[in-house]
Amino acid sequence: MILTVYFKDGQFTEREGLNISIDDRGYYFGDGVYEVIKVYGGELFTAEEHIDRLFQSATKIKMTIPYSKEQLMEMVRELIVRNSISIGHIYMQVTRGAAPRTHQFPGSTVASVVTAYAVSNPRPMTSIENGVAVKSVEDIRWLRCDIKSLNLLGNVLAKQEANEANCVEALLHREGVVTEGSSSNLFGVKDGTIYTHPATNLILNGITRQVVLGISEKLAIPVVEKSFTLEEAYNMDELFLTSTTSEIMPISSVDGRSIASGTPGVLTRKLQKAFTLQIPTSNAGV
Ligand code: DCS
Repeated sequence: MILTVYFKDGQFTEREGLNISIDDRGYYFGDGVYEVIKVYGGELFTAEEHIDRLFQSATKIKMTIPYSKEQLMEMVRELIVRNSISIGHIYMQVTRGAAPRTHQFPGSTVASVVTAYAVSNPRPMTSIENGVAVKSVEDIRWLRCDIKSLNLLGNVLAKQEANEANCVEALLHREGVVTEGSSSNLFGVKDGTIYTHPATNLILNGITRQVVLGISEKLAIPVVEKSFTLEEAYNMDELFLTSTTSEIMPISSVDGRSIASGTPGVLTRKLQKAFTLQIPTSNAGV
């Protein structure tokens, strides 16, 4: 049996050896930030971008991370090796440390707590190939969705509502204007042009989103970073989601309404192919 090795505060330990304080502000307030990084064939994909965003999220909540980017990268690599991960992902989070519960920040003597683990999981090939059903849900989240914060109650409730309707993802909308998924970004295709919500405070600027924008540019596919309504989403030629773990995931239906023929569209397929070529190849198909 392979034991899962975790990282906490500079140490690699097994789960039982983890010492997490009840006073951790992540536990009390969701006062922290996180990242999910994909591993293909034992190699990290867009890890620098994810670590950069972790630091950006921390800065936005006025929190310091007691490691350099290089140290975190080293730690992540070590987790992959120690857990023998071929295909899977890394989860890492930083909280504002452990201190008696008061809303205001603890003093500067309280250090942030960094934890991370690695997990094996395959690419969701069936959904990537066939598409998924989604459900629209009102976006009740706060107004700083650009921060990858541990506070995910709005996302959790939306995902649960979608799952209860036998849908894989929730399409969040504010007064009918679609923002993103509960843990993914959303793209639409109409008459050969790709549309996606601009990277404002209302969405997380996904790393996979940015990879897709880069691929589209290379393939000379026109992209407009402009929001669209739920009504427009129903009538798109193609719709797809992007995220670290779901990659480029076609949407077959929204609220039970089929998107075009209900099968992945031509541009979605083209982007998926180009995306697969970019990921570390040794185990990309696993
Ligand atoms: N929007 C939200 C709200 C997310 O939580 C995520 C990622 C994305 C967009 C897509 O961003 P990336 O392309 O950078 O992954 N959610 C992570 C999560 O919670 N699990 O997997 C990815």
